Amino acid sequence: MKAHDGIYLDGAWRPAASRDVIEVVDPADERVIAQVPAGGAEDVDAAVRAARAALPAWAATPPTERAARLAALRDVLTARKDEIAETVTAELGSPLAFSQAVHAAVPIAVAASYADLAARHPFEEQVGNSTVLHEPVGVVAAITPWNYPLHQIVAKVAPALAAGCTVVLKPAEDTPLTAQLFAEAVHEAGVPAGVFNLVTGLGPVAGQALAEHPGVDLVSFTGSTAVGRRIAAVAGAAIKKVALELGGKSANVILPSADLARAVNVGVANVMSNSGQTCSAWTRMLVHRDRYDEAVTLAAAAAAKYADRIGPLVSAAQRDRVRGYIEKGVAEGARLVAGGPESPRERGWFVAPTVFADVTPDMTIAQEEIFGPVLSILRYEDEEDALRIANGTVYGLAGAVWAGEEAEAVAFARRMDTGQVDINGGRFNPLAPFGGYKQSGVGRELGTHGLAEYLQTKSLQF
Ligand code: TXE
Repeated sequence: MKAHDGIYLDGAWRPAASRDVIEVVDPADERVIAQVPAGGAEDVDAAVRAARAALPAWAATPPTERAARLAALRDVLTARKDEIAETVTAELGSPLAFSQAVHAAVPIAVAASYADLAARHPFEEQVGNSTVLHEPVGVVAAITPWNYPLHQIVAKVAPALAAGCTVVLKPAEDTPLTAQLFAEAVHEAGVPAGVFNLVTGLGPVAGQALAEHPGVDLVSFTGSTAVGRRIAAVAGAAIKKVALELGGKSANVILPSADLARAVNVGVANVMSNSGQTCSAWTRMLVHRDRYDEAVTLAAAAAAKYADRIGPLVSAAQRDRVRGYIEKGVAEGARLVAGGPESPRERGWFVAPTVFADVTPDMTIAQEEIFGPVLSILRYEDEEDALRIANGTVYGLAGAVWAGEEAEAVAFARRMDTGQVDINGGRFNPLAPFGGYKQSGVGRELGTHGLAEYLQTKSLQF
């Protein structure tokens, strides 16, 4: 697979100061497909300096011109969508059709939404006798994970550029090729030198150096809660702004009046999508005791259909981690009704679509983020019990409610401690704010709320 052997710095691909490299592996067959630089502190420093130098001119560029660059970026990504899908499939392992429909299409929609928002956003407003200016926060460190390689990048970089910020991106070590393709697209879109910079590298080396760099004004991070906590501590000590999008353990609440078959089938599809590597996945299905057995039978049958359809997990480490959770579920007394810890294939980091019944709220698999194709089905007695279970984790990222009437589902959703809820299925909206309550994070991505993260306000009194 084609790869750059440098970092994208100040408008050009340049050799990294660090001699270290990262080997990129295809998770479906465990073959090394490329290598990219593993940047170090010196590379991060050069990238932050380039971003700082480019900041005054980009911040002063009229928003309509910034919008024009984002529109050009949307067009380049659209023209290269097949290449995006192939690259994501090569380094993440997701089936090509899914890469096309989700990994390529969703970030293009997000880039398009910011091209539009940047042109229309009120960067100045009048409040009584004051003019309020919404100004860029400054230099942004974007640290992204591998699960939606391009979406996670675009969801940070597009609003940052729209706001007038400059960016240093440190993408996940497992999926750097998609990040390189994105840097090429930014270049082709005519974004001025230094406004966007890419340093591929390891989290504890390049990621840490970037989060700690005094030239960074805001760290926007998506990834594990453990790393998010470290980044928040470092940023807190330096009074640096942070946006954190962390884990989830979202509840799919099926109320007794719901269309059970539909709710279960869509619920299983949601968990198996991207092999379960989705922070907002509805990994806990909550079913009333009277309909519990029927739901379990339906879910087991639905999961079996995904056996040949889902891709591998991103790495051996993630595969082992997910397997460990499945073994723990069995050890703690949950009942396996589909899948299990055994590898379904000889090569590649595959895990079988797995469903647990008789899961109780205190079990590890009902509390911790597994990040694999594993569904836990829990039984509730009444609505209050369902609400207690739904809200009974440290997370609060997403969720779903199903009921015969939308109003009934909405009434329940209002009581959930979570940042996003799908009502009777829901549809993706690139303008809807996305982010966590509780330990799922700080801040919001997408739409005007996502843009606001990259702005700070100044008021002029007259
Ligand atoms: O995440 P990490 P990992 C969860 C999910 C998964 C677990 C582990 O539960 O099983 O995290 O995944 C960079 N300073 N999510 O280990 O390590 C790293 O290089 C600065 C949820 O892959 O958090 C990468 O770019 N940066 C999730 C990014 O952080 C550091 C998506 C995420 O990697 C760093 C992914 C450090 N000290 C995992 N250490 C979601 N919310 O969508 C690592 N990084």
